[in-house]
Amino acid sequence: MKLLVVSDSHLYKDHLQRVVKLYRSQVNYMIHCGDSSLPLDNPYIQKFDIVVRGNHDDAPFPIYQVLQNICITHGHYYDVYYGYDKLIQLCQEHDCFLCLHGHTHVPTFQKHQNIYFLNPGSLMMNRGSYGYGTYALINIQNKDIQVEFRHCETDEVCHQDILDEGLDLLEEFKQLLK
Ligand SMILES: [Mn+2]
Repeated sequence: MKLLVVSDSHLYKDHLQRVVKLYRSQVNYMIHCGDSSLPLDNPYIQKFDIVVRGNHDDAPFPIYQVLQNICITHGHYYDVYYGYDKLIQLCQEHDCFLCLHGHTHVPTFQKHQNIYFLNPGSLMMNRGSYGYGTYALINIQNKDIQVEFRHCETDEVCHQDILDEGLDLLEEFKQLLK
């Protein structure tokens, strides 16, 4: 099963339109993890199979959705800046092995308590020194998960450095929030 996962596009409709055109026929599901800041009837948003609600969304998208044991939510309701404790609970309640979320604008792929957590980054702009946004392509076969992060404008596969920087950044945030 192939999935396109984007998040935090924050009105960047040109990026959204481009990835929709590029991937709609290539993947089984297109997922937006929130903060599109677009209305329900936006033509690009309507191409997505699942869209959840972010803290910058006025439209009444659902707070979370479950698709084939995959939980999708923005993350602000579950305090993702503080860690994954609340999301682990949500995933356990719904028997999910994978959680797709956004909110931090930091692309990450992590495993906690036997649950995988993926943040595709922001389709607008990530936090970090490198100055661009990202999205993720996922291929799932028998609960084996392959993840590729891609540049939001060039579609090139991203280097591991940006993921390492992201983890350091999130750790700094956690210390600041203590
Ligand atoms: Mn957000």
